Amino acid sequence: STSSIAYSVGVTLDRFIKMKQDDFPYASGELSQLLRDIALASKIVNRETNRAGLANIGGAFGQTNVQGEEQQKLDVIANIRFTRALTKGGEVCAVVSEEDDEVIDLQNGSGKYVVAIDPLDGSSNIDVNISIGTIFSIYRRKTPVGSPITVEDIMQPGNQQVAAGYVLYGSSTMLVYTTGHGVNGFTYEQSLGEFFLSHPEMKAPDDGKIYSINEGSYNQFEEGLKQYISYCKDKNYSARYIGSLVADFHRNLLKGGIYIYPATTKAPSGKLRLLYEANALAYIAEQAGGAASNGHMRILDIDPTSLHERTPLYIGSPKMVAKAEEFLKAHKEATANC
Ligand code: P6P
Repeated sequence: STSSIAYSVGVTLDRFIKMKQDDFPYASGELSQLLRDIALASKIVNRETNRAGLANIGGAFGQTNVQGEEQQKLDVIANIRFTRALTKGGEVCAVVSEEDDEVIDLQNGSGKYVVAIDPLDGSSNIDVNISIGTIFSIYRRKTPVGSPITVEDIMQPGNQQVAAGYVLYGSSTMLVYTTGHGVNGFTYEQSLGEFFLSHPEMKAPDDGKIYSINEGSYNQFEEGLKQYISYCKDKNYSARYIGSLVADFHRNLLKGGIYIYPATTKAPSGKLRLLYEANALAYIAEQAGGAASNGHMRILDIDPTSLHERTPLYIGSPKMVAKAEEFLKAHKEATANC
């Protein structure tokens, strides 16, 4: 069948998308084109990222985004590149971006899809040459094509995603995505300008020995989480925290592990954003056999209430996420009973 051919390592992304589309003859090909548009933009951002140190575009741009964080020039460039690619492609009617306070209406009346994107996450790492990433979610709009975009189109729970992925601009640049039929990873060959299938059917190890959390905030953690961290130390797990979500997530997906950005006393909903960070990685994690929760419920079942809302995130090997939730629950019950 085509799927066995598609999984032969070395097939290009374009060919893989085409073959997978053949598996779904009713697919109109718009989602395939949308994925190609994202891949194209990521090649351009990859080139800008690689030149950041040279072209002196790594420095802060002087504006601040909705997070109140200083926008690095590359943030701005990445946002422009992805938004422009999605506009030109024509399949997308609206974009929710970390870099824009409001929803961007692409004026594509025929666009069937909505994209939520963090164009360049971890951009504060650019100047110190640490890997950074793009994170995206793709939804089908809920209201009729051509009608005005509504909240119903934008504020969809993660379980409505039709596709999700990330680009990791690291020692090599990778595009990893799912359309609901497993997770596949592609590595970029700069000299050919092509992504090649390098990690077919990625699977999250059931358990792991790596925990990723910023223990600098330890004193602000809830008791159950502190107990889980002690558990990890008792088990001699390795602490690995790059401070770049996509890089930490990708390593844990390959090797087994858990990434935690928890609620803290200063940030009761954590730091990461539901619509364009947690949902996409949660969909990928689950499609690879992993798990993603906010500490007590599935990320993908959270009904969004605001565009840039934050959520605590526990994500990675299912046994590790379940164990962390167990400690959180046990402590809550203990305190409730006393
Ligand atoms: P902290 C980067 O700013 C980011 O959004 C993620 O990429 C990263 O995992 C996290 O924040 C790091 O946050 O508070 O540990 O510095």
